Amino acid sequence: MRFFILYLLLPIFSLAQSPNLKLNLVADGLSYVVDIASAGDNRLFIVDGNKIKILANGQILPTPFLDLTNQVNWIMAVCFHPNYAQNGNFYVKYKANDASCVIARFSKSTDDSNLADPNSATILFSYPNNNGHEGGDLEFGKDGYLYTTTGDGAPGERNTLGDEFQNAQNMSSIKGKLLRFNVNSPNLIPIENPYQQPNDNIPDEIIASGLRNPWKFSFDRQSGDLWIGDVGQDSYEEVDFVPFGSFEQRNFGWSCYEGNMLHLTQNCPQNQSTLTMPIIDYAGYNFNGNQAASITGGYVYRGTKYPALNGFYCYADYNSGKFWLLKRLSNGNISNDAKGILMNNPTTFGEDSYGELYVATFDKIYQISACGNDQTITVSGQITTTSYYNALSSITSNVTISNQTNVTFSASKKIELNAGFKVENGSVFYAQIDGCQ
Ligand SMILES: [Ca+2]
Ligand SMILES: [Ca+2]
Repeated sequence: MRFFILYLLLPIFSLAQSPNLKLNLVADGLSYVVDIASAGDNRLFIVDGNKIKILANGQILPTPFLDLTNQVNWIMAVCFHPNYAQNGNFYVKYKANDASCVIARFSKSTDDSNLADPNSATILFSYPNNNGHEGGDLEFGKDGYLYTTTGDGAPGERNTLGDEFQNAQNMSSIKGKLLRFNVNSPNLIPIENPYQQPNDNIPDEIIASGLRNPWKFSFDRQSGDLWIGDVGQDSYEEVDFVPFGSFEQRNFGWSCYEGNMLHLTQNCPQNQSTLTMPIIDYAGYNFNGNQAASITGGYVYRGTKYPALNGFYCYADYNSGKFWLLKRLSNGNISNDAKGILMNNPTTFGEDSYGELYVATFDKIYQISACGNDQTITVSGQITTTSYYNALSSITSNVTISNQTNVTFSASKKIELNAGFKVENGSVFYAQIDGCQ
C-alpha cells in the first residue's frame, strides 16, 4: 500500500510518466498458449498448442472450440471476421505437418456458439517454410483487411548473421514480409495492394518488407495504427510503428539493419532513406551481457478500466520477462518506461472486446491492470469548481483530512474535490490508495 500526500497551495495535478502494472491471474492449467483473440463478445479465444479453447466467465471451457490435434503441427494465431456475429467466419494460421505455413478459414458450428465446425476448413493461403522463422500472427485491420506477417524463413542460430536465405529484402520471396488479404474478395487481393502488377515477380499479397521474425503485431483499435514486435538476431530487438493508412511499401530494414544498427550491408536497398526504422530498439544478447532477448509485441491500451493506461503500447520480452509501456507523445517524443514487474516467458498479449489487455505464458493467462504508484497529487487553495483527479486506483481506507470542508472521495480511480473545498495553509491530508503491492 502506498500513501499519497496531498499538500495545499494551488490545484495542481502532476501526471505520471506511466502507471505501474499489475498482473491478475485469470486462467491456469494450459499448455502452450501463443495467441489470444476476441470474437467481439464476452469470451476470449486461446490458442493452446493445436487447440483453440474458450475462456468464458473465468473458466476454460472443457471442450475446445477447435481441436486440430494430429491435423496440424501447431497453431500460431486465430482471429475473427469483423462481422463474425453475422457470418461466423474465423481465420487460423498454423504450421502444417508438412512444415508449410497455412492460413485457413473456418466457421462456427450452426448449433453451438462454443464450437467450431471442424469440417469447415478452407485453405486460403500457404507457403513452404521448412527451415525457420515463421513470424506468425494474424489480425484484421481497421480497414477490414486481414493481415499476417511472415518470418525470414531462416533458423537464425546464435552467432550467425541471420537471414541465411536473404529473403527479407528479396521482394520475390513471401518471407520476411507483411501480407494483406481481402477475405471478402474472390482473389483475396485488396485493390490497394501495391505489388499486383502483372509480371512484377512480387507476390500480390505483399505490402511491406524487411521483417525478421515478427512475434506478434497489433492494430490500435482507436487509430488503426500498426505496431510490430520484431525479434532480432543477436544484437537488437525492435518495435516498428506505422500510422494507419500508410502501410504500403514500407521496408523495416532487416537484414540491412538490425534495430537501428547497420547489419548486412550487401542486403541494403540502394536508397536507405526509404527504410522505416524502429520506433524503439533495445539490446539483445550481444549488448546486454549475453542475456538472451526476444521481444513479444503487445497492444495499445484502449480499455476503460484503467484510464491512466490509455494510449500506452504495452510489450514485453520473452526471455527477460520484463515489461514496458511506450507512448508517442504529442510533441513527437517517445516515452518508453521499463516497468517493475517480471513474468516467466510472456508468449503473447491479447485484447478483449472492451479493449482490456491480457498477457500469457505457456500455461497461464493474466489480465493487465494499472495501479497508481507513479504519481502524486498536489492540491492547495480553495477549489471553486468541482475537480476530478485521477488516482489510478481505489481509495480503500484510512482517509484522514484536516482543515477543510466538503471533500468527497469517489469510489474508485479518482479523487473528487467539490467546489467549496477549502484548505488552509499548512494543511495536509492523506489518502490511502490500493497500490500494486
Ligand atoms: Ca494475435
Ligand atoms: Ca505482383
